[in-house]
Amino acid sequence: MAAETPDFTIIGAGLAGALLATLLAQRGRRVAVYERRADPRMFGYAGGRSINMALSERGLHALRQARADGDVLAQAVMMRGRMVHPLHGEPHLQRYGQDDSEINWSISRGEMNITLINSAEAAGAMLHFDRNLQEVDFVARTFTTSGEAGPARHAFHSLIGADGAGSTLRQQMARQRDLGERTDWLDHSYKELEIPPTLQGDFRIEPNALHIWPRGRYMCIALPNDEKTFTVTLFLPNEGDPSFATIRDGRDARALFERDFADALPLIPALEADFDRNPVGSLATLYLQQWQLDDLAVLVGDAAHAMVPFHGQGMNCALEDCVALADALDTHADTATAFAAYHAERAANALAIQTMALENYLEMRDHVDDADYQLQRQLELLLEKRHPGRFIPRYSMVTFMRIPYAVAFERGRIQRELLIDATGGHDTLDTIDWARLDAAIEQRLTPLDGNV
Ligand code: FAD
Ligand code: 8RB
Repeated sequence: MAAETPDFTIIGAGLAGALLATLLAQRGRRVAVYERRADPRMFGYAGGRSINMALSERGLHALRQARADGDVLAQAVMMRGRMVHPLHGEPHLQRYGQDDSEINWSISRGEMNITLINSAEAAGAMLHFDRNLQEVDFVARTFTTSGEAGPARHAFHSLIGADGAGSTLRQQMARQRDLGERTDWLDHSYKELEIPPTLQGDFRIEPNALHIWPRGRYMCIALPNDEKTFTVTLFLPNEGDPSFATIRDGRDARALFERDFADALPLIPALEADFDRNPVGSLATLYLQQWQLDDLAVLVGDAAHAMVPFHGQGMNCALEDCVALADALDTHADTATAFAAYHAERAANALAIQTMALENYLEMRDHVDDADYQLQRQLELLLEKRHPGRFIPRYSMVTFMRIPYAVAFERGRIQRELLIDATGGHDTLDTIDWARLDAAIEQRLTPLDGNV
């Protein structure tokens, strides 16, 4: 057993664990991190394939706090909006915001994880790889790990669970007290495919966009990678037709793409092989009433509130959690009080983004393609300029701002009512009753304070 017990022991050196280790170590805390996988800097990132993810303002702000934003952005690809590929007709770009100051970044998970692991070590955290958490003794304040080097026992003061959706720490905490845990499985799953570069080594399609092929009950998306590939994700229901019950192998997938994703098919030369090799991934929302056990343990990121992927906010929310927890530990000298304050701040926000993530699936797979939706979208971007700081599209509040997710959700609900009411029966903005709409906005939406 180590001579000195660290102040905080983080389980998991994924995105949240590595960032939190950096933030706490930079604040002078003694931090140890235990990670189940091997060190990705020595053995390559587990899985090998380059998986990309959308990084937006919340995640970026957290990276700025850790001074890791520059390194991450150096390898990022900018995404201006959605490139919508209709079943019939030409693809068109729907911007995410007003201009190029409101964009998303596509980054490589593996590269970002390595950057954050380097930051954590540079800040003074002690990282232990190939150490899989097994069991926690909350009375003796010890835990056991397994790994190539054999089993070991370690002492701790406070544990922080950044060990992802299948968290072992959460499971150990649940033996001490009922955490009020519920998992809602989505009745849709996903499969990853790849668009390689052209023979000349260029992107095959527009790089600065998140591509969507909306097909009503299902969809495909593609995010750019800095090696000029795209990671394609096919989302399908589990039952019905088409579904993962009827699309069972690469040949079925080819037939589906010939019919429904004809412009994507020539971009994915190894469609059959990709489909047959990659597993079907399931999707769920994890609801947890308690994230904390006194000063003994607390959960962050997916371990506390895994969500479906459709808002691209799982990582962004996890990184925002880390900043909130580090701030709470600065504010409250007592660890149990800090953990409680962190949970009080984050619980309603996690629930709000979990709900908005579920809603955004419908928007992406179905609505982006319809005329009513596009008119409402046009109107909300216009209202944002007409009522600055008051009317802000919900997507923008979630993606480009750091106002609490719960506030974005509540204001979004009011705005949606106003948009539906104003556009009902209209097929152009020329006939909108502006006086009535302006009055309703002033009455129902308070101005947001600056600085958010
Ligand atoms: P993780 O990143 O899962 O990290 C958990 C870490 O804990 C891992 O390193 C794991 O090895 C380790 N661990 C697990 N168990 C143990 C144990 N017993 N002992 C020790 N270590 C352990 N989010 C976005 O914001 N935008 C996106 O575009 C996006 N795209 C995604 C694409 C895919 C394919 C997937 C799967 C997710 C995506 N997400 C995205 C969600 C995002 O990946 C997660 O929300 C985020 O990684 C959560 O971070 P975390 O640190 O809590 O968990
Ligand atoms: N997890 C994303 C968005 C919103 C895009 C929009 C959506 C794949 C698994 Cl599905 C999805 C978004 O509204 O126009 N921004 O970023 C990322 C998304 O999926 C990621 C790549 C993903 N996450 C398991 C698969």
